[in-house]
Amino acid sequence: FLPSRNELGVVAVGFSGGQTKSGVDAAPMALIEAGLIQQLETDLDFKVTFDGQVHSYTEIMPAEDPDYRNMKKPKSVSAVTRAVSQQVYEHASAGRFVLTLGGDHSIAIGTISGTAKATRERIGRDIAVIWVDAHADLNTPETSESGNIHGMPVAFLTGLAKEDREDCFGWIKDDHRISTRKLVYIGLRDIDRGEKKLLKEHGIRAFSMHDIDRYGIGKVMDMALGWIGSDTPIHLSFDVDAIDPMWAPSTGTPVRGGLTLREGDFIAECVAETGSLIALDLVEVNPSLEEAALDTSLDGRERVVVLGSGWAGYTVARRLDSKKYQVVV
Ligand code: B3U
Ligand code: MN
Ligand code: MN
Repeated sequence: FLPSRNELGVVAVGFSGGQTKSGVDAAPMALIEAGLIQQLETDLDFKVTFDGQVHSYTEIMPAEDPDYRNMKKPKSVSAVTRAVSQQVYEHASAGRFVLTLGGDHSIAIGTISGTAKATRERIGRDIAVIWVDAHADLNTPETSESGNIHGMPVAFLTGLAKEDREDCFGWIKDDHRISTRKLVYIGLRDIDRGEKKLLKEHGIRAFSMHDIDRYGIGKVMDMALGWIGSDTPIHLSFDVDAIDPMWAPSTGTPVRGGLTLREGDFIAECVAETGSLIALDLVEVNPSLEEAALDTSLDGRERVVVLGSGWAGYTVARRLDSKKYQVVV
């Protein structure tokens, strides 16, 4: 079922409308300027299909976008994720791995619906999702306290949240959706009350930081991958805020007590080792929040600000000085 070994589709999504801080839309350009595409081609030997653009989807943005069912910017996020879904679907249908550079985590409504649909059509299989995050992003519009849609993507993807209005996620159909049984969380430490209830009620497999402390990351990865089972296509959705702000400060909602950089590496390595990875999202990197973070701690030390996973290994971009990023594969 795997995509052809070295074919990679890249989608760059410069979108921040799923939350309220600007700057997360600048992450794809920061990564690309740091040489990510070349490194994927030369160091990891991928044949990269990339349209060369960071999409901002201005042409499909609605003129007016009032709150609806407590959601902020519902029509914008719906339109963008629908477009992303189609872009990812096309890459996946052509048998490519798909790397999506975000953007806030609302864009996963697009990426995962795209791979879920393409994988069903291509090989008749359901995908599994590994969601690495400090947050569960499982709020329904009704349980959300913030109204920010980047806290809701998993609810829409699993069908726990549904909406008939076509322009407010009504375009999401069954073939776009994933089962709560095929979803595994890693790194959770900031969960809302409503989310906790949903996790429990639906028996969703979740490994919090507490579990990582108790069992160690090695055992947690064995359990996570064991739950998914071998030979299941895996979509890895990696929110950079899963990593402790000590290493990844450039993100909109940092939460202390996160993964070490090495634990982040290890998760990506274990998923890569399964040979079942079909897609990766790298989201919530906000380069503009870097300066503020730098002022407060770890002066003079090399700071990791952007991070993502390759398939033959692991890609980390390190901030060496105020302008330069170095991508290490
Ligand atoms: N659960 C909160 C906070 C949050 C979710 N995702 C992020 N922050 N990055 C919410 O707004 O739903
Ligand atoms: Mn997230
Ligand atoms: Mn998060």
